[in-house]
Amino acid sequence: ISDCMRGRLDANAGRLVLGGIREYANKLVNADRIVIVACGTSWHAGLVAEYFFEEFCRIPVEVEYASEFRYRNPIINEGDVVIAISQSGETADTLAAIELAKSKGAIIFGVCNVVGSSIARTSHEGAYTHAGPEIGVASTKAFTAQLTVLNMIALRVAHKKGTISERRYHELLVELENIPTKVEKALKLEPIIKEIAELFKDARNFLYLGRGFNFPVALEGALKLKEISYIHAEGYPAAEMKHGPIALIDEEMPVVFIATRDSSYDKVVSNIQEVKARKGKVIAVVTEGDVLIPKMAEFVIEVPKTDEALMPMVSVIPLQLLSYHIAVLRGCNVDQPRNLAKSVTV
Ligand code: F1P
Repeated sequence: ISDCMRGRLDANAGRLVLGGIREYANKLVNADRIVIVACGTSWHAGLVAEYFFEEFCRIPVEVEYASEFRYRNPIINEGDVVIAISQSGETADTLAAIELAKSKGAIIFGVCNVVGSSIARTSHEGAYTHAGPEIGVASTKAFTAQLTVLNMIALRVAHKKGTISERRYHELLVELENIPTKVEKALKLEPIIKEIAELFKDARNFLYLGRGFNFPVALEGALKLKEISYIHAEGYPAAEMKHGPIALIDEEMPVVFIATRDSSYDKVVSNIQEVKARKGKVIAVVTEGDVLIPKMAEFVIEVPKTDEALMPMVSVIPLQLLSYHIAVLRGCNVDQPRNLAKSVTV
């Protein structure tokens, strides 16, 4: 975490300079709007960051697929800050989105994992995630690291802006320090997840549902399953279910709920009831000690308790493990999935 705080990209020299977020925070503090551009898993990290910046900093945020943004004629105003997120730092769509935003006068803040990568070099400022090399094609630990960095930036900006109370700020900083232990604990859930994977390895479809901070986690869970297990999966905000996806639910449909204890808990409980009424098979990721949802769901995965804003870093772990085990059981190459490249450079 402290490494992340110290890292800064120097656009001119293309090297890591100390100082980083601390200085750049001023630009974000005065930003009228933040535009986040990214692809795939990094885009999902951007969606979580939208919650961070809006909740803590009260800055309006737009999260754009770089692959669409680059072909539009987007409006970039003075006072907008563009944050580009990329694990590899080489994704062609994200690079093109950066060039377009730059041509319209935007300041680019890069959040990359690979030191010295093209996005790191072309960004005006930035922070490295220091997640270490991602061996497989599908991003996993990079997602957690991106959330950590983006959370720290949002907290710092909020603190400077005065949009967060001292108490909440320190509470979150302390809890951030506890996240590595909680992630380790979540990784120990492997045996139960393996059992669930055995039962669902032949499913043809999966639905992933979550609300609030856990909504982007639902999207990420579905993406991981598609990427490495080749099973069709869709992620939705749970509240959106009644606007269409509910029609898909029957006894054949596994529905993964990211249903940890947070401000939308009661509403998620109602969504689970709706799925149960249609005989869907519920796999619920819940907070340790929850008693209500375990009585409703067929399968329960208990993750350690944390602040709702930080929960995505923990709740995504069982979903990554589920995709991993389903993929292995189906004989898929988890590190080198078909048709996918580590950096999509065209
Ligand atoms: C974006 C991304 C990854 C995905 C796969 C293809 O990469 O969509 O999220 O898992 O590797 O590329 P990046 O810009 O974050 O490197």
